[in-house]
Amino acid sequence: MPPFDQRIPKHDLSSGALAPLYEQVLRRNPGEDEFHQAVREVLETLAPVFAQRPEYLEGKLVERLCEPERQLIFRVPWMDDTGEVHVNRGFRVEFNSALGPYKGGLRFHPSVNLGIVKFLGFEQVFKNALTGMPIGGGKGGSDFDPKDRSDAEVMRFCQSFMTELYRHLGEYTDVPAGDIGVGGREIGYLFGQYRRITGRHESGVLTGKGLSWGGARARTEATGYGCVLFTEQMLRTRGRSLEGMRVVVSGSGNVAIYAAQKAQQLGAKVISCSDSSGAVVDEGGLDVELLQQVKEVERGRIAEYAERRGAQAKFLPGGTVWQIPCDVALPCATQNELGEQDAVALVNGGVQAVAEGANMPTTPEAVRVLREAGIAFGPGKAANAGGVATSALEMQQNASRDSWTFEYTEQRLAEIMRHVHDSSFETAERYGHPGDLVVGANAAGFEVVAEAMHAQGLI
Ligand code: NDP
Ligand code: 2IT
Repeated sequence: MPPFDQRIPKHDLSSGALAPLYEQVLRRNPGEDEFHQAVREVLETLAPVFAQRPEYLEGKLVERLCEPERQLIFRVPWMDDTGEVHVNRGFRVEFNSALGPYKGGLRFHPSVNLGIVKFLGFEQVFKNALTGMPIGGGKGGSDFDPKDRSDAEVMRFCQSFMTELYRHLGEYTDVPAGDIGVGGREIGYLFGQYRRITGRHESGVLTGKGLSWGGARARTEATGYGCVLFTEQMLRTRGRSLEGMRVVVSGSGNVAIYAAQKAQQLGAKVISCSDSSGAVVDEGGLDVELLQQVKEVERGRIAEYAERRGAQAKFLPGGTVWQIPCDVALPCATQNELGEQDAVALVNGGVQAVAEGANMPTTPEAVRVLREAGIAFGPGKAANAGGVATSALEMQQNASRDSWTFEYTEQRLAEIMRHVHDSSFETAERYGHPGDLVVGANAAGFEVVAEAMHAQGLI
């Protein structure tokens, strides 16, 4: 087994070369806490890169990376089923297109604001670079809450949202997909409106489409599957595997469901899921088919899943999954859902690996606890890259008017996840932090984008 060094390479952002830069990020983007958090994490962990390659600090390259190329904010008016008018706010942050068209999901959730979209867009730039695919980074969404809305209301909202956004999109320009609150139904309505306004069946303009109109097999499964394949890679470097392990999953949406399914396929026992109203502990092993029925078909809540499971499962109102003793934890719900005390509970419960299916679900304090305890930690930029990577495979199929089998697409996903893991692992080693996938993923992603930006001049 190689030696592991997960001590955090501290680049003190209160002094040194990056201090004025980070100060400027704080000043220019007031109140955007999640964006500050995401930038800070990257800058701090890039310390070993700047120490070995000071040329990366030239030409204000890092400043340019922290400033989105374009930020769009727009009004989204729509009418509900009773005739009442609502006004939501729409966002698209086109962060960096050095590697390809802006690529990243749309999130519909009441908590969405500019800072959230910017943190997600910033993370997306490095994640997409890490996949090795030709995609830039962007993110968008709205503070619209799709919960308890009828299909007709969701359709009218999506049509209004796209009526503004369409002018900024295109298969060579900006290619959105899903994220929280945006799945197959929403992508369908968005694509329909794009097609109607432009008069073009431009399938490469959105990913996550239905299979009969340009969608890719395995895209629905890809983020959760990829996260588990990544976890298996992490465990492999430590001489272990998922076979027989107890796995705790948070969330019960797209990423959580398919992470649970793939973990079970690899011989693990998945014992939990959660949503914003509480957690389910299912010691018998999660019934993924039932969860899919409740969540994907009926659009219900996990309390209903627990009820249908009977004595097998327990619903903990307001609870989280981190107190459950486990070998592997997969946070797959939302940002900052796993805090310091949760990390302490996981360590005390014997956790061996944590991989982020969600974007930035682990707070910086919790990451520190896990890394200092020597727990294998897979940051979201690497662990959840399978979704966007398979979106890039969807774009590839659209460009060649082709349609691949599930098996072939999943095989490509597995190869990409191995590449994401191995390049993060090797880059960490190269910068003197063996086994530290936070340093490795940030540095590997950064190098790819930085090289492209440098080559393309001051833009
Ligand atoms: P879904 O909308 O399908 O599911 C989201 C899940 O997270 C639900 O269980 C939801 O519970 C829970 N959740 C959302 N917001 C909150 C909150 N504020 N507090 C507590 N629980 C919350 O989204 P996805 O599964 O697609 O996304 C989950 C995470 O994975 C996000 O961080 C997303 O950015 C990330 N991700 C998604 C990818 C994809 O391809 N879809 C790719 C890479 C990352 P409730 O229903 O109660 O709100
Ligand atoms: O966070 C993410 O990587 C996603 N929501 C998927 C983005 C995409 O374009 O498939």
